[in-house]
Amino acid sequence: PTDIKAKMLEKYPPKVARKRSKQILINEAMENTTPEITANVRTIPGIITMRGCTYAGCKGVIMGPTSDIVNLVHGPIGCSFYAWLTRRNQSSYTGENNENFITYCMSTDMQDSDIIFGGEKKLAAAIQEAYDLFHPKGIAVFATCPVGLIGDDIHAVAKKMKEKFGDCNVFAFSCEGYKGVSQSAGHHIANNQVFTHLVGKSTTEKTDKYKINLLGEYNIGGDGFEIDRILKKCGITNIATFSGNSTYDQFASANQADLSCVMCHRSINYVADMLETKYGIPWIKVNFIGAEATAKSLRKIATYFGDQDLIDKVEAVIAEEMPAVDAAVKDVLPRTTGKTAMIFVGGSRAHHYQELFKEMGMKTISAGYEFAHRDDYEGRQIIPDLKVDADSRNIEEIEVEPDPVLFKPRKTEAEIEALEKAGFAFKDYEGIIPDMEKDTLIVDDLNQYEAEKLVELMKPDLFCAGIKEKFSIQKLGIPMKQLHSYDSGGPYAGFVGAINFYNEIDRLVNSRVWSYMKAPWQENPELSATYVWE
Ligand code: CFM
Ligand code: HCA
Repeated sequence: PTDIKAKMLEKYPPKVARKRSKQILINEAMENTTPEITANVRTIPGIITMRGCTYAGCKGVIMGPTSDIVNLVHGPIGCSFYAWLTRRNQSSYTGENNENFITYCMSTDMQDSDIIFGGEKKLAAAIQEAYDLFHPKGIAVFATCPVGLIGDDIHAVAKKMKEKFGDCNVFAFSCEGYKGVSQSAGHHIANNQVFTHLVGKSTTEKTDKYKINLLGEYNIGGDGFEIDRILKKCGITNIATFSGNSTYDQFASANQADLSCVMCHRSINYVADMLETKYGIPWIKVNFIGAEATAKSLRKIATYFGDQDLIDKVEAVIAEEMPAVDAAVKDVLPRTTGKTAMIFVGGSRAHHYQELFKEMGMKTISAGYEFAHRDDYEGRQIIPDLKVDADSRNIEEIEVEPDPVLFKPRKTEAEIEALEKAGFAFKDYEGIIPDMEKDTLIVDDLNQYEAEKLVELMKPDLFCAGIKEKFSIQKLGIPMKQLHSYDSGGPYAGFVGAINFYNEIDRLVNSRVWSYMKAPWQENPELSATYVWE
């Protein structure tokens, strides 16, 4: 791996090589410590990064999957068109009046004259139009780059329209694309506003026995549907998913759950912390990617509630679901064991999907995040040491205090202590590094050039990333699986998802199509014809 790292950096100018070198790490087993990596820093200009922008993280990732909130983009139409149905977040919501706005693309369509004279009037008119057409419970406004540059006050416009309507919650996000170094800043901006404007606003009381929130699950390819199926079977009520298949009322009731379960730590750990501080809801890390991981997460939830009925029910569900999983693994193992994979996606999935590969006897030889922070690599214990740079200081941190009416401790201190003594971990996330084998290569903010170089040097059996990498990797003769959109597949979460994944990966890594990459005349030149001048 030392050699591979050197070769990846070889072509860079010295200054670039020095910077990139801190974001490329050869994993080594260290006693009681985890090696340090540089993350969440600016991409070096000129590099073709895999990253997206802050607006993508806010409008696309966090708010995109909600169904009955109108998402109105304030900006030139290109930003909207690019964000229109590009994420495979599914929704089953049909609404009282058939409202499900996911398939719409709503924009103020800013023109040159709006940039010069200001776009606030146009924004107010667009909010009015959305209200008149749909009468939604909420309208969310998103700023794209030019809005921040010209200084339109989207928050003032939203507030004015909210007061005018009286029965529609209007709120705005200053999520200009340039606001942060990646999508990650957009998650933070989105979460702050969801927490401020939506959570805790419901007056309907939830009386179910085992109530949780599922944080950081976006229902891509129907993952959330499969998780909900399993939870329901166990008798666990999912009050709110942030934000896969979510609705206005779910966000509004989230304060009533008794436990927050965090799937994607990167995008949402802020909300988990705020729910705990303001309402007294403890949080745990879960992972429903991988059959074993799913079983472990269910057991963890049951242990938290501590009720024998629930513990037994969860065991019964696992016992019922596992035989099909075991049969599927047994079938693929002879063909998948020993194969190698690389995973480079935005955040959590580069870690979570290693579970599924392990179950198939496959090794992840290299992985990394586009935009995760050091805690997602090294674990949450390093959070106090994180350096706050100018870019992160740019993103608002909201101060949260216990709610005078709604705060309620879910467990006594003695109960929490007893759980912890028995090995139960709250707020635990150890990151990707300790989970990866020695001598694997971990790369932050991988770019187009390095991706091709890595493939050339390490020759994996499978490369997992996004649409921008799809075809360049396939052209190198390596099967490529999109782990953002799942190509057109999924779900891959839960038990049914694991089976889908085993079969899909088996098909990909054992396909013979890659041996036909060379045209017949490239392999046998005698087949090629020569043009003869007559
Ligand atoms: Fe979390 Fe996600 Fe991911 Fe993410 Fe994303 Fe996504 Fe992703 Mo694409 S919230 S960090 S910002 S798990 S959209 S559903 S697939 S990069 S690894
Ligand atoms: C985003 C969304 C994305 C992009 C996926 C891809 C997604 O970051 O803006 O590059 O293929 O999952 O849809 O991450």
